[in-house]
Amino acid sequence: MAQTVAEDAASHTIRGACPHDCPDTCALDVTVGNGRVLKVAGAADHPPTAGVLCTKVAYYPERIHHPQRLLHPLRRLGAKGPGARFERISWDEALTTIADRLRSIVASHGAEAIVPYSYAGNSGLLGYGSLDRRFFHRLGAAQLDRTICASAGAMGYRATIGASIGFDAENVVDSRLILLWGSNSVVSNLHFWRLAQEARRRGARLVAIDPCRTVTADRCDQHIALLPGTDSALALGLMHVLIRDDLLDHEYIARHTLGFAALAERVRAFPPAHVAAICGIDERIVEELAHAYGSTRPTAIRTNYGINRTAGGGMALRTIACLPALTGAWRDPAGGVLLSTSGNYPVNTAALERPDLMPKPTPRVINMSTIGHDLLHALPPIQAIFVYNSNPLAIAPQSGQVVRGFSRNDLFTVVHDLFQTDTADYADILLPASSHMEQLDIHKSYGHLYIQVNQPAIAPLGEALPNTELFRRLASRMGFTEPCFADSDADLCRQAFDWDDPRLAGLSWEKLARDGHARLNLPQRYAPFADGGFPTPSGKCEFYSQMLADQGLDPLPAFIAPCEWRHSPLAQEFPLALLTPPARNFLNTSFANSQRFLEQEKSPTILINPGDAAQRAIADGDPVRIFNQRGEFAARAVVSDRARPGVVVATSIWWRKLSPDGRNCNEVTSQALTDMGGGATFYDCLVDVAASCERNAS
Ligand SMILES: Nc1nc2c(c(=O)[nH]1)N[C@H]1C(S)=C(S)[C@@H](COP(=O)(O)OP(=O)(O)OC[C@H]3O[C@@H](n4cnc5c(=O)[nH]c(N)nc54)[C@H](O)[C@@H]3O)O[C@H]1N2
Ligand SMILES: Nc1nc2c(c(=O)[nH]1)N[C@H]1C(S)=C(S)[C@@H](COP(=O)(O)OP(=O)(O)OC[C@H]3O[C@@H](n4cnc5c(=O)[nH]c(N)nc54)[C@H](O)[C@@H]3O)O[C@H]1N2
Ligand SMILES: [Mo]
Repeated sequence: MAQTVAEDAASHTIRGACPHDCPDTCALDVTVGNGRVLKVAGAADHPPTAGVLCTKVAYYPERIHHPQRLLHPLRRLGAKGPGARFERISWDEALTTIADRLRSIVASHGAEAIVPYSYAGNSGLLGYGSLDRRFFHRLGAAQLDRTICASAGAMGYRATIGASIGFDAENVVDSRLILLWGSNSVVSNLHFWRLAQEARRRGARLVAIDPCRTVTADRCDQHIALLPGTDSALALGLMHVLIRDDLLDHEYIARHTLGFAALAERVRAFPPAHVAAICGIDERIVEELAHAYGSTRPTAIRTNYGINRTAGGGMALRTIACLPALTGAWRDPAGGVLLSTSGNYPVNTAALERPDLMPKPTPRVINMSTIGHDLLHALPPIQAIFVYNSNPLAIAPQSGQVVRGFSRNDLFTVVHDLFQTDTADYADILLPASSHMEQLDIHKSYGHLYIQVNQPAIAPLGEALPNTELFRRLASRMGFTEPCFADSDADLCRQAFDWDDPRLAGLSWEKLARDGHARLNLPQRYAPFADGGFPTPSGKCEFYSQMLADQGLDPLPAFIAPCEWRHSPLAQEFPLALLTPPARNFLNTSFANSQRFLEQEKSPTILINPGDAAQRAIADGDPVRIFNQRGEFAARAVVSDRARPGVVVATSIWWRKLSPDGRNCNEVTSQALTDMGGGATFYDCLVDVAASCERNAS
């Protein structure tokens, strides 16, 4: 009791920002005392957060002070892989070992043999990409194409509306019809869900379009359970009806779109009956949805990245993004479509990352979604991989190849993380990363329109270092003398944005550092394309895209079937389409080593429709194997009509070493890439499911 009082007296609150890869980018009030994070609350004065946090972040002190935090640099003893043992070394020795090895690889194989591997484990602008990028650019290392999540959708939007810009979620409360299209908001975009519910209270109709009846779909007015990878067909069918029945905003089309006549011709081939057959839904659903969409104002479509993980993912998002220009939905602040708001921020990426430091010609590019293949087959061979902000052993597709690649004895591997992840088990040198609560950062968001500062709340634990400081020290060891390697974190924050941009009018780094967060200088009733002004080459919404034509792609919206399509010969052997979307209590693989959240999620599961389960003599709760030509993993069957017939769903992403069979869902996913942006096709994956021997034996 006495101790609590003492802590309270000494404690104070610091303004932070959630660094996880999530559209909500919450503002945090972090209470600290005695050098520890005591409590984390959602900031009440930050409108998108509105004082509410997801459960994961509400328990953040447990993550910061987790007993398994890495606190010192380590060197591996013995074999790579699960069970690997490490010994403590000094930072000095760690940096010397890394610098010596990188230098010798540069000398014998060239710098392109070195590959950085990072994603958005830390989404702050400094943590995500700043001094690290400068370091690898100056080194001349291979470039990494960061395609694992969003590149197909981003490209589809760029081809259509010009940028990752959409309606302002804060305005969605005034919508009358909201399509949650491939978005499980309750799980992965909680603060949007809060606003959608408010819209519903005010009379809006909510429609979930998702092969799975998710917790979000449960709470919508209608759920359309289409087959995975058929969204573009549905959107083409909606356009067919909108045009056939003249539910169009002719003035908007004439003034603000390009290629309407060609689009009208294209969608003639997609009558509702045809589309319904492709999507595996009833024809009337297409007719009704088109009529609702064409005759309701305002209407908002919240797409998310679930749809961009199949072969035609780019085209799917492009096709959906055409809809609001047909009906003039963009005219309303509560209308249009939203995939990401990140294109609203005047980020000065060139200043942060300094691509000008790269040698000419610029080094080769490695696609992070095919890292398994590339570690085994890239030419010239990859000699070193430096992993930070990511856990590729668990998250990259087709783990069989990823594991074999990382197991190469001649591969030099450095991993910088807060925890000894599945990937860390393959590190030659394992480095301790500080959490965002131990460092300064500045944030944009991809779900709202606020810019935020994350102030350090406590000193780095043990000998942990932020990404910026790690690469500052490494640059010095490598003898890089450019002044940009001496920039402090505050310098980097100042460089991160173009403060002269009108969207930041009235803002400065100093003001922001004081206030914690600020909305971009955009009108409260922001309607980005109410008067056209699309940031495309033509300035219009491009139904016809010359950019796509120039890349040899179909310039018009089209249906691209999944690579692993139910009508292909492969489906004879593996008839079920597998989806592996986020679990509520994990954030990709982050939090998936927390006892609290492991208990919540219980065990890896696979949702299977009662009909599909009966055919395979699988009962609810049975241990099963999910398998295909690439591999297999184990889970417990949850027999439920939440999964539509022909589709199975394994929420993810479990750590391999914390799963019963030492594997996870990415054993079966494929390294095929999307039509646009070279993205990963996690949800384009045919499998079969069988009761496992464990049950047969019992
Ligand atoms: N709790 C939690 N939140 C997260 C994450 C997490 O791991 N956990 N991850 C974060 C990250 S990195 C991202 S990118 C986002 C991901 O979140 P979202 O962008 O919402 O994407 P997913 O969760 O992959 O998919 C959303 C829904 O799409 C459905 N879906 C799958 N395939 C299709 C399809 O072909 N068509 C349609 N219409 N629907 C389909 C899935 O069943 C799922 O319910 O969430 C972020 N937020
Ligand atoms: N089957 C399947 N696979 C998927 C997906 C799916 O839906 N299904 N989703 C895909 C998507 S959308 C994404 S975005 C990727 C995500 O994949 P990753 O980006 O690899 O995300 P995490 O698994 O959360 O791993 C992030 C790691 O960064 C570490 N980290 C956090 N902060 C810092 C820091 O400041 N410095 C350093 N050095 N490390 C830090 C965390 O501890 C964690 O281990 O996974 C993809 N993989
Ligand atoms: Mo993601």
